[in-house]
Amino acid sequence: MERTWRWFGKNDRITLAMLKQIGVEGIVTALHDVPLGEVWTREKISELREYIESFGMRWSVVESLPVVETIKYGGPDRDEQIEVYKQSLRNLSAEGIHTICYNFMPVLDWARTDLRHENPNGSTNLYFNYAEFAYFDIYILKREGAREEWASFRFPQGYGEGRDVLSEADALAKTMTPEKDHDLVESIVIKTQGFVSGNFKEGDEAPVQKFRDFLSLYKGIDKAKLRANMKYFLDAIMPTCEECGMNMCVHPDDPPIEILGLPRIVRTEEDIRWLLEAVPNRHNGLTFCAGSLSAGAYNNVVEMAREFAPRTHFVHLRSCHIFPNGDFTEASHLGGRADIIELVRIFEKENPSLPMRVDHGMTMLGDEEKGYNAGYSFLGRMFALGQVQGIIATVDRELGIEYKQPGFFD
Ligand code: DNO
Repeated sequence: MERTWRWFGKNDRITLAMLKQIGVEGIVTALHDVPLGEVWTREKISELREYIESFGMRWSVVESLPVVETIKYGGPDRDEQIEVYKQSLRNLSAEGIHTICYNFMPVLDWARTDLRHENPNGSTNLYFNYAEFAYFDIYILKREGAREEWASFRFPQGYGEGRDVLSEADALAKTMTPEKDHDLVESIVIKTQGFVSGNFKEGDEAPVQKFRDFLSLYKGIDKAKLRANMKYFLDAIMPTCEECGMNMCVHPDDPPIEILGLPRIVRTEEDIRWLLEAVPNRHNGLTFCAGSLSAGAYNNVVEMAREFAPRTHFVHLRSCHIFPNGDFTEASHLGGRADIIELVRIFEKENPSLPMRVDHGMTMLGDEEKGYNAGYSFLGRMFALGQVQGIIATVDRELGIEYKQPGFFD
């Protein structure tokens, strides 16, 4: 697989010169300064592409070219926004970029409740605690119907047996303070969303109200409607993708559960099968995010990789651990539910030049002081990339593929 790295542009504290030293071949990035809903111009794309190339790397994948909410909920201006999207695709293709990662999650791009949860080894990782999320939903967001939904919430596949998330959230309410509330909102709404060009950003004045406004756009949008809107979008852009050789790779929902009363349609094997069959075009493909999928207890990640490898154009390697009570965190890239060793075997056989990036590393050994984006540390991700490079080299030896580590004389 092509070893790539998610880099957040020239303001990223991690520089391209640093990435070159650790064997990165391709960059995954976006035009983070272009406001949502505006065309990405050729000039801007070309300027960033040339900058990346000046370090001897290439711009391999766009993550993300955001799909604005109106396309997801089917607002009156969706056709106009689809035209904007198509123009950005044409411009990217004209600059030699042919792989786009995007998601179709309403409102939130991804969600965690704790961005610094301590591991037994003293490093920290991202963490999702259902009781804290339910507390946010019921007590901070005060969403209509939230209490009833959490009262009937059931964990899948034997996890969380006997757990009553609603009572835990009520108990939490007695211990929370305005400061703790603020931290939770920062984790769920600001720190995870701010840097991914989503709906929220650092410094938003009333993030909770803004959140409610976004949620209200989805009144009456159920799973069937969201699926129909996704198909509408893909059908509309496929001719452009064909014309300019663009591979669209949807990112699975993270976490792969229904939250905040919103439908989520890229969570399970059945969802992905539906999506690939509903628009049966090779350009309609998948970002195989092993981490997001492994947070769903019903997902057998290895079987999914076997089935969907032919339609996978981009891979995210990370792995989750689900605790017996149902909460989850990031595991080691050599452990957890995803079985990264077997995934590398599957994808390396399918296509040895498939772009792959390690996702979400530990925060470790001084990463905490550097102000990196949540989940996107330097040392933690570098550690994971080293492990994954070792796996790729070993699998390549098994498969008779030549492995070359960039940056050395041999
Ligand atoms: C978080 C990421 C997401 C992902 C987008 C793709 O770490 O997995 O921000 O990039 O959902 O559109």
